[in-house]
Amino acid sequence: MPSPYTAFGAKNYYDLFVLWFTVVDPKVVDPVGLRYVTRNFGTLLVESLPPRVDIRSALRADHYDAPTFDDSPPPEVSFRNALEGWRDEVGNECSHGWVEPIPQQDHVKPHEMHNRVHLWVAGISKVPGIKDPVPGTIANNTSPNDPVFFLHHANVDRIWQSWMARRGRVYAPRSGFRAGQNLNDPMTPFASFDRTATPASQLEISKLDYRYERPEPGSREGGGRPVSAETAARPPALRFNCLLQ
Ligand SMILES: [Cu+2]
Repeated sequence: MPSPYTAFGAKNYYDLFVLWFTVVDPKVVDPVGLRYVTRNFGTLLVESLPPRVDIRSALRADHYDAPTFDDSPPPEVSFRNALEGWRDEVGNECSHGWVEPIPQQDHVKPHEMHNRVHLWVAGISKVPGIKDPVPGTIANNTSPNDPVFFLHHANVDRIWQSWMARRGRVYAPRSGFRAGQNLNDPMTPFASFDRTATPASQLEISKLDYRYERPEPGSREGGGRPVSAETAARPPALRFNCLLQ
């Protein structure tokens, strides 16, 4: 009888291991500093999880990313922006370590896809002993303390793999962008202990010894006219923001 673990790509139970860690932010970032997980589904900015149509729309993006390689390129062009969730927003500002969108006037969905899951799971809760309501654990830099974080990010990775199955194992920028972001750059924070962890090393998951049983089905149906990377180019003002992580 096959081991139940084989369904997840592990060859036997010795391949499974336990990670035990807690992310603690400095007080300036997380003045509340709760020592337990909080969630209050659908009570912070968004009322529901992303619909499947958002996944299909993201999979139609022709490029992994485009200049200026920040949150400017529209999601019709930048798969990365579609997946992360910066759709139709005109900017953002950092407030106490988490993103406060500046939406367009007629705009009702400043956060989509990856960002929307963080916000929906987190919600905002009243906590005993604390005056103001507190955003849930997964809404800020302590997000890995909520186990949902790993399920969520595995799904983000699954959607990325589904996009690459359609468009090829490509990544941008290849070079010339800021350190840690280019194809062959060691990635922060892993670079401190593994210089081989680059974006290039993550493109082919068969080499990483795992797979997804259910990638997103279908092909490039209903893609419409592709938008060129050039049309996405905006004034090269880089905006550094506090992306949800
Ligand atoms: Cu995340």
